Amino acid sequence: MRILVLGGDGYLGWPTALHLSQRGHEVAVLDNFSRRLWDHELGAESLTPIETLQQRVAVWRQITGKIITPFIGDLCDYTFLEPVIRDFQPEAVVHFGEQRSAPYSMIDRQHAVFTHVNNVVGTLNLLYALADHAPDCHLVKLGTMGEYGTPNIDIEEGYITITHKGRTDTLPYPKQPGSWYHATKVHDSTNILFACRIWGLRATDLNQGVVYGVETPETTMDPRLATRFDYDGVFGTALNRFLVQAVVGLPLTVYGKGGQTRGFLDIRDTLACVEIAILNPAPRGELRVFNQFTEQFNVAGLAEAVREAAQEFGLDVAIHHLPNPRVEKEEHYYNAANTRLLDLGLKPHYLSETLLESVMRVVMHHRDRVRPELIMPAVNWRRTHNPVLPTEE
Ligand code: NAD
Ligand code: USQ
Repeated sequence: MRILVLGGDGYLGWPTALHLSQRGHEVAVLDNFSRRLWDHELGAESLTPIETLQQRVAVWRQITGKIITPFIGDLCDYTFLEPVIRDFQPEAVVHFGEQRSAPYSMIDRQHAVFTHVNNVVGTLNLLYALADHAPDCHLVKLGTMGEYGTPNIDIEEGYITITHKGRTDTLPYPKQPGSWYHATKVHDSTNILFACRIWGLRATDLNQGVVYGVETPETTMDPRLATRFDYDGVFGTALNRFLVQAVVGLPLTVYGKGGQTRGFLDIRDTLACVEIAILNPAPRGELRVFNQFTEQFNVAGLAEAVREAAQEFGLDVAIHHLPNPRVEKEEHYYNAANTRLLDLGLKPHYLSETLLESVMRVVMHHRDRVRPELIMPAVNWRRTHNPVLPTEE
């Protein structure tokens, strides 16, 4: 198939492009390198050294003979995006190309507005380009489990059947995003659903949990194919951060009580889920939703698992409960459905000590690149001049 990967220079987009190319698909990647710019803004850097996109693509061709075509530009620039869709004629578009950090979106008004414009306008432009130039193309959109929040009832896959005052309907599952970033994913879902309804587009929203890990079969073929690995307080995610903290001898940063439960998955399963979605396209006119995670953990439990795995390396790890910089429930019910990808054949890589240890080995290899000053969280969800806001919901 002809597949366009948006955000193809990022943590997940690059290994996904490699995986699809290796499977024989004709792959192009699109990116505007904004993620690299945000690193400059924050003074941060990927733990793993990453090559330029042009170099990555050249190395891949050198090793495998396979061609990945790069398109460099901004999804928010329609004069750039429209001809890409018109000329490449993708059969599937995988959309990773958004600002994906909750803390980044909470820095201040400017970052909140930027995240909204970047994500919502980029996706809206894409919907128009698909409707006008590739209406049969399957949009595989990366959403987030964080669209649902932490309701006190089971979370379904996208939709819930409700009987209200004697009448029954199946409706989009209620959304309670936990940051301005997560809110952009909710807005995207609304817009994609509307476009499917009025224009007959086909789409799959992959409501993904928190991803961990760094290596995939393709990225390990050459060090120059490595994907990025973030551990800083803005772009680093929970488990990946804990593994870096353990290796460099810093206490693990559990926010608040640590009872926050989320869905998690191995980076290799991200690639598999995207491929499964592509090979089983949604019907025309439908926005299909899959919850893309393989296991649920709470943050304190993950910290404990990292501490145990670190002991195998002779590392003595402390766990600190920091005042929570976010406004979120720290103890709550959480039970989310995730059977639809399994039904289509997903074979998960469950979190085991083997995975923790293999990521720790990668971190140890690059430990001299770790900048400890980037680790503590510096973005607070509360407005400091408003003392009545809760410390915990
Ligand atoms: P990332 O920041 O590493 O990659 C995103 C890429 O998109 C970057 O290379 C960036 O330059 C590009 N991009 C952003 N805005 C763009 C624009 N306007 N035009 C062109 N390119 C643009 O993020 P990631 O971790 O690879 O996440 C990819 C997607 O998966 C995101 O949509 C994110 O919300 C979703 N997701 C990620 C995780 C996770 O744990 N990493 C979990 C759930 C969902
Ligand atoms: N947390 C800690 N300590 C840390 C980092 C995080 O306790 O050092 C806690 C947070 O308070 C939160 C949980 O861990 O309760 C998850 O935080 P995270 O930073 O790992 O993930 P999150 O901000 O939710 O965002 C990440 C990705 C985002 C994706 C989302 C999936 O950056 O793109 O959408 O995971 S989900 O969490 O399912 O919404």
